Amino acid sequence: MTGTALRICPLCEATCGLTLTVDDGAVTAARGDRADVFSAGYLCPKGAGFPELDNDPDRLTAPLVRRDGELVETTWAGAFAVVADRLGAVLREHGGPSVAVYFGNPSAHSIAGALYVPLLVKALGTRQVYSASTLDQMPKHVSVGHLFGNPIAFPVPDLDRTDHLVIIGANPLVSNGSVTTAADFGGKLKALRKRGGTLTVIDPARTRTAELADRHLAPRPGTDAALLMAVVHVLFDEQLATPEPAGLVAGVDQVRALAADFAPEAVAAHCGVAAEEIRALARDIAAAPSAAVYGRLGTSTVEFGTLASWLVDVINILTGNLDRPGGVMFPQSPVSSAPRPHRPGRGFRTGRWHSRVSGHPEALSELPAIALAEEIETPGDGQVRALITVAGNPVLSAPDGDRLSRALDGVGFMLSVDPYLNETTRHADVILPPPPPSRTAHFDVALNNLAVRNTARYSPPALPLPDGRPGEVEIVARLALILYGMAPDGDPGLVDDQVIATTLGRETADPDSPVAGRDAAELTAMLTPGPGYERRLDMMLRLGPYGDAFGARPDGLTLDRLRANPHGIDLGPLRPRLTEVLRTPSGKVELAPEPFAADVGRLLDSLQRREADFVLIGRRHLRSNNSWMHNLPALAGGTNRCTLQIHPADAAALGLTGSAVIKGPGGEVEAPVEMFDGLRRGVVSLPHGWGHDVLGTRLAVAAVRPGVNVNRLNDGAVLDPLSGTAVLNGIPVDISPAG
Ligand SMILES: Nc1nc2c(c(=O)[nH]1)N[C@H]1C(S)=C(S)[C@@H](COP(=O)(O)OP(=O)(O)OC[C@H]3O[C@@H](n4cnc5c(=O)[nH]c(N)nc54)[C@H](O)[C@@H]3O)O[C@H]1N2
Ligand SMILES: Nc1nc2c(c(=O)[nH]1)N[C@H]1C(S)=C(S)[C@@H](COP(=O)(O)OP(=O)(O)OC[C@H]3O[C@@H](n4cnc5c(=O)[nH]c(N)nc54)[C@H](O)[C@@H]3O)O[C@H]1N2
Ligand code: SF4
Ligand SMILES: [Mo]
Repeated sequence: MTGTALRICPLCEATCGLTLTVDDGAVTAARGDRADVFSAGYLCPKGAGFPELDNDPDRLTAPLVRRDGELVETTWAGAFAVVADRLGAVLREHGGPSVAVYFGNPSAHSIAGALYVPLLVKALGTRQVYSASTLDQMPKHVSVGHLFGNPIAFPVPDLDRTDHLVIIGANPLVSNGSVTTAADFGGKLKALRKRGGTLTVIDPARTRTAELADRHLAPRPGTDAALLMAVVHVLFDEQLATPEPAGLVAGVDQVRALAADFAPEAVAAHCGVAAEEIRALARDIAAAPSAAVYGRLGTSTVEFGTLASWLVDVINILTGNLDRPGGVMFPQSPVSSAPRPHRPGRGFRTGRWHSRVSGHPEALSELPAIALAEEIETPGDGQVRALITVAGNPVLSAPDGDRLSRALDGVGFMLSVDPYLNETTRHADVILPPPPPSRTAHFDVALNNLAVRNTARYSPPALPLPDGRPGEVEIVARLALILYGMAPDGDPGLVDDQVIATTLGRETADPDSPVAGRDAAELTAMLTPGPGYERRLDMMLRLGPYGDAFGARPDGLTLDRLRANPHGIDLGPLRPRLTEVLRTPSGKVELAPEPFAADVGRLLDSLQRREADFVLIGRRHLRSNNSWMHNLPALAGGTNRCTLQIHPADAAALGLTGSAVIKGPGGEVEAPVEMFDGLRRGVVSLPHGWGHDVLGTRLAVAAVRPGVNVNRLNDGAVLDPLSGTAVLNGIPVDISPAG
């Protein structure tokens, strides 16, 4: 096959439309698709690296099975038979709840991750569920869960219309945006400045995003919650708070009381930001015709991650910026359920069960990623006897990877669905590699809920699968069959039939559904012919807010319509829809949830804490993607290096020149020193996802420049107690010259 094909990029949350050049059955180039309704031609170096990723010779093409200690290639039928045999034995002896599942970041970008991985958890009936969320955005889920009663109702900044954007703990010029899906985030920030708007960045480092800003505040790491609390204090103190939407917000007076102790003057020394600067920020947010506060990883993976994530939206709400153009708004995904009448919901809570060893509360039915190792190691009832990883590399991504490595060696059976033999999957007994992205369909089930403009786009596979090779949805569907006790060579479409029957049964019985009272079998027969995942997407689109309601709204969306519009369909700017997402029992926004109020005392205590001489934060690079894209020659090298960044004056005081030894609570690493005067004094930074020098992996390019695993410094002992999220930023460290 030769020509071009369109494909949404799966490599980050920006979801750019790509035009792939295909030559003789292989992808040879990628450029931005200018006609794409969402990304309009934007692409970054990772997107341009799509062909290298697709053709990487280290990508596994056949399943690997451990025989006599070695991972060797086998057939697909052979690999599934081993899984059925070994997992079957664990299930019979210890039951589904003894099997843990860890799913990683790329599963947020795939149809398999969104629509099939949840079936594994369901089939197992296990509470041993772990993911990269507790290394990332879980604090935001818990925050919006309590605020709105709905843990997936993330308000996103209305980037195209806001007058003042406050970015705290995010670097979208490098990350391309996160938990806010926007292609060309940098272009949108420049457009904001050009239309006379204001950009404030709050980050201990003068990042590329901070360089664009009108105002850059550089707080001490880990102090965002105190800083934001002081902003809230000023809003009340100076009568600037005008909570909106009026009548829909409960708990305003409680928040006023909680903020009383956090005058800017009380937090300034702790945060390292002058009180006057905090007051000016609060006044400017309140005075702007519209403003949006947007927080991300630096505000999330910290000790007070949930409080900080909550306070971001408290400020948005107190300044009347929730759910209005230019403020923060709720996107409406084409595969979300069609709006129902507003009525009180059941609310949200965490801690419905607790982890076995340390008693961590569940959040969103997940346990903290840092608890996985101890749940494998600790004998007793409920011990983890088998582990399934999908698209995850926790040995590098989570704190204390060395301990996790040892634990993985000891787990009874480990299965990984992953294209690479890497630091985590090398411990597996079976690796099932999904095909390259060019041979995989793409639909952003998760990220459409976070997009700054509503659109609908679908990419069918650009290239066919080689004979006999299953796609990732088929791999996971077959695993689900096995877990349900069926033969692994059964029809994986059974899994989809089951989901479709259940969903349409429920919808036709719901008087508020767009298909209320219709015949489920008739609707099933109307679904587009094709593989199970396409039928499910068609069903979700047709039941969704823009759907054709199975013919009742003939102009509405169907998968066939998306196929006929390969550059996507624009569904317009974000529109106010708070009452559609609210699920609190009171039917109001709960501004002062009890668990958050209870954690404020701990925050107040932290103001008195003795400061470490040096604290470590993370950083990302435009040509990296967490732990797994260091194997592509075009992205490796140059400035994409695993160095310790430090302020030159700090380096001079320590006598650092070539390399430094960095010691943290969990261990030590050595890294080359890179001077950067854009860092706050006392703050050093190391990127994550490095440390590719372990034996038994197949990552030839990455191994040449392995770097060190920053998470070895971290013992994982400290987490955000409200969400179980690991503290990855603001770790106390000692620095000394190497050698
Ligand atoms: N110190 C520190 N640690 C961090 C962070 C930090 O900022 N600092 N960031 C944290 C964050 S935000 C995150 S999200 C986590 C990420 O944590 P993880 O998700 O555990 O790690 P990734 O590096 O994203 O690994 C992705 C894995 O998916 C595989 N993969 C790639 N494409 C596919 C696919 O299509 N299908 C399947 N099945 N597998 C695929 C890759 O080979 C790799 O093994 O790391 C966290 N760790
Ligand atoms: N190129 C590239 N893009 C990526 C990724 C990647 O690895 N590479 N990873 C993807 C993933 S999984 C995610 S989750 C997103 C993350 O997206 P972002 O959150 O935008 O990315 P980070 O670079 O981690 O930005 C965090 C910022 O917080 C700052 N910071 C650290 N500690 C603190 C603190 O205590 N307070 C404040 N205010 N700031 C602090 C850091 O200096 C850093 O600039 O990026 C995604 N996109
Ligand atoms: S910005 Fe993200 S989605 Fe866009 S091309 Fe780059 S990696 Fe792909
Ligand atoms: Mo992430």
